Amino acid sequence: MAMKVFVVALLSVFMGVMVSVSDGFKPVDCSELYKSGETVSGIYSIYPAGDIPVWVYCQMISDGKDEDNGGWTVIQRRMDGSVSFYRAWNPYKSGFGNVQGEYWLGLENMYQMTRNRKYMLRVDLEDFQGNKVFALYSSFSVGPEADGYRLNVSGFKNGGAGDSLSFHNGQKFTTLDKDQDVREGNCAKLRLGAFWYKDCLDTNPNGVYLLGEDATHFAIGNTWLKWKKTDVGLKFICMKIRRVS
Ligand SMILES: [Ca+2]
Repeated sequence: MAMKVFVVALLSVFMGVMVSVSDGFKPVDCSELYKSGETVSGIYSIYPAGDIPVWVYCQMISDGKDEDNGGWTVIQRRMDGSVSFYRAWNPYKSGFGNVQGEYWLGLENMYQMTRNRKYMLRVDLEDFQGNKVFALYSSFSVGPEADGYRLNVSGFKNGGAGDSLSFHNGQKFTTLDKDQDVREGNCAKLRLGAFWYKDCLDTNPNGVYLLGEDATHFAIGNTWLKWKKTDVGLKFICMKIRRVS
């Protein structure tokens, strides 16, 4: 009798595992979560590469007229300067920070998400006076590591920020220990960040969190030059992507 109960219990545990695996919902991004009925913004796990879960912040509700669908996956965010973004290649490849606050999703995750799917990108900006603007791009993808995680971005639409990202289109990613920019020096070292630098930048979202205007060191801040001057660091920068259906 005891043996029979044990076998039944073992079988139900085994079948339970089987069911959870075969029925397991593994969303690639926040767009899939949104479509499945998740409408509350917050932290979720997604599966950009198929099997390995990654924690992200999903902004489910949009605030703009042009994007009445939700389901934005935040790939980069600065908001209080609590996380250092002056990091080497490996952290930028795999991601770092705190998904409740400041973080970088990771270039490999961005590549895995965008390699076979179409995404749009929205960059939200806020200054220390409380002014909010954004820039929208109808197409965003990141190439493979073998090609330097190259940025592909196009289809700019102005939300008051101006276009500081098209300048970086087609560039490889540069960190302090991997120089893939077109300048003689290393733009990550010169501008104290990491980005798809060219020679070097029109925006430096991963630069030093300056707490506003500060010209002590040239062009090292978390800036967006088509909106604010070179020495004006922003209070809030968020890059987020959403599936284009
Ligand atoms: Ca260089």
